[in-house]
Amino acid sequence: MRGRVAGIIRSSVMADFPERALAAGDPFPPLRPDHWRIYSMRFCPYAQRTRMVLLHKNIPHEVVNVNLKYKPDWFLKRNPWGLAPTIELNNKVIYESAICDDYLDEIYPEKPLYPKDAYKKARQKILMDHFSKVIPLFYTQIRQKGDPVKLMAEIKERLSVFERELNGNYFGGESEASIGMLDLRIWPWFERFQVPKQNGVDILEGFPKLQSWTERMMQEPVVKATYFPPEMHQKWFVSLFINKAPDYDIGLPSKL
Ligand SMILES: N[C@@H](CCC(=O)N[C@@H](CS)C(=O)NCC(=O)O)C(=O)O
Repeated sequence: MRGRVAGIIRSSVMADFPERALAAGDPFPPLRPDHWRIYSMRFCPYAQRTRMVLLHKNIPHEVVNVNLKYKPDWFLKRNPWGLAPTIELNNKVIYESAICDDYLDEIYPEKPLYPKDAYKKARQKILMDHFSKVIPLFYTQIRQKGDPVKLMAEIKERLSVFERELNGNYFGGESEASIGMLDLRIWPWFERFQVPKQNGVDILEGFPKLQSWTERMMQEPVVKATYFPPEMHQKWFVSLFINKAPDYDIGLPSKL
């Protein structure tokens, strides 16, 4: 199913670039006028955010995956910090996922991702800020560092805010009936919460609303199109954190 949805979206908005990560020494893939490009990395949760926004808005774009260990000069020239995601259109370059996403939402007003009401929008931004504190805790958990009991208590304490604040199907865009920026901004880590779950650690235990929200999000086309199952994320984490040799091309045909 995932393949079919991804196929439909891919054929309508993406060019045929190789999925393999381009590294230092690889030639620069020529740009096309009036066509967005995202410099991405297949397992990057921040890039996933922006890829989901591009897909949600049906913005024609191409994905260039970059090797973030051996970065091509042409990538560093565009983003001196060398981070994915970076987006580019007609000599305009933007980076930092939240900035990319808000910019795209602003210039493509169709299917708005924020509530119109300024107060509701501000409240969502507070939650985004809250979530930024969950992210490092999650990676500490994944790397099995620190006191696991204390760590889980802290993660759950921070997630309880989200359980409390979720009052509809979604955190919501224009309304709580449809997906919005907050949903997309936090989703990549909920996808990755399945990794510890497979190993018997259920981060969402005791949060029934967030569990249902996760199930609902899994049905969203933009999630299906960017989704990796927990086994793939696990392989990625092993390559990154244990082998210290990030394998950007896990699961690609040449790797099977
Ligand atoms: N604050 C950045 C974080 C992006 C980020 O850390 N991306 C990682 C990949 S997931 C990266 O590019 N790492 C390369 C590096 O640190 O040199 C954002 O929101 O875009």
